[in-house]
Amino acid sequence: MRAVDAFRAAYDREPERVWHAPGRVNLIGEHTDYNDGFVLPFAVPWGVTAAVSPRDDDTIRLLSLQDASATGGEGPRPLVITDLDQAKGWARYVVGVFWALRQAGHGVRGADLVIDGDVPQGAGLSSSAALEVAVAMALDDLHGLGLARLDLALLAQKAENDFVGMPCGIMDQAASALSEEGHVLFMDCRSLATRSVPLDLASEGLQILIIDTGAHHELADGQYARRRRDCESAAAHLGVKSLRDVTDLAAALSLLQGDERKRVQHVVTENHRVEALIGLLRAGAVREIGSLLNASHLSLRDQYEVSSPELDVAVEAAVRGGARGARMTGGGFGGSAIALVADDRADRVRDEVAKAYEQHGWAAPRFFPASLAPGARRLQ
Ligand code: GAF
Repeated sequence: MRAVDAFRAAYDREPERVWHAPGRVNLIGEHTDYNDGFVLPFAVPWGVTAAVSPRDDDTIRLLSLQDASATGGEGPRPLVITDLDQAKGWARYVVGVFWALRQAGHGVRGADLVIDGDVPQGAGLSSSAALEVAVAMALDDLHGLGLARLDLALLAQKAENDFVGMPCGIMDQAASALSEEGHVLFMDCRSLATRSVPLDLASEGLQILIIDTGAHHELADGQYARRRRDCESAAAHLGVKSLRDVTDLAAALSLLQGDERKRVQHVVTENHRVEALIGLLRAGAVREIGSLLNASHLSLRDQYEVSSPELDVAVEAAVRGGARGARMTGGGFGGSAIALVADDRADRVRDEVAKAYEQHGWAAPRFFPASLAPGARRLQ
């Protein structure tokens, strides 16, 4: 295994634990997690591997096989971090997990780590949550902390919120930590209750195609935080704890205007779409979920305003090519779209999307067939 070989080379000893945590695709339920709503993600077959051994001081040595600046002529050079606040860039996601564990009172000292990842970069498939969860699971295991997976996901979210400074919800970390192979993960983000729902696409002759637009995906640029603030101020205007508590949409909309009105329209209807989609899956009607995916995309485009021209073109072309439904997935502003496609239409859908990108003069999108992978697991 690459991470293990690199660990031996960098630190001249064996890693005591090796954990893998996956990225995710969200089938539906977008921008609902931080509104106490419903989400329905699943883990993808790409993720982050963390090889870790403890140290008996507080130093963290950290090497990423994806960090080009770390590999020179003299072999890999790990970062040496003695002060958590000094960590920069991607290293903050790792160091933030140490910080969150220590904040929670766990006596986690330093460690040597090698990180290896294969989540397509910039595709919006949540490589950062995979990184946090891989490290959190490895440290929990290494130190025998015995924390539940949900608690580790919450710690990883805390690391991202309070150490990295990205005010994400719980969906991505939960999907990475809790998903089961062949299942989507239904989560009520208020109670934090989860349920794994089986989804067998192959037996229906269907697949989910991930379309990586290649467009920039930067959630920390303030747009994400702005959407959160819109939702919080709308909830305050409506006198509810969160938008989850809006039961009469028409009445709520009559009290709001502008951005707040649009955000509420999206969040409330998106929660209903998640419930409707779960209902269809339970009824064995997976072929019928496409229209919910389409409606979700339109709502994210027009009401939540987090889509992008590249995402819209991918979704429209996929549907034109015969997809049963398509939508942007994840935070938006670039990243990936997903399309639900009959196996015998997959080539046509790809061709149609590729052609549309060419006509716009954009770089060719990348396509990945999604499978419903397991959540975080120990490799060694
Ligand atoms: C990002 C966030 F990290 C998630 O918590 C979620 O809000 C998502 O955007 C939108 O549904 O991935």
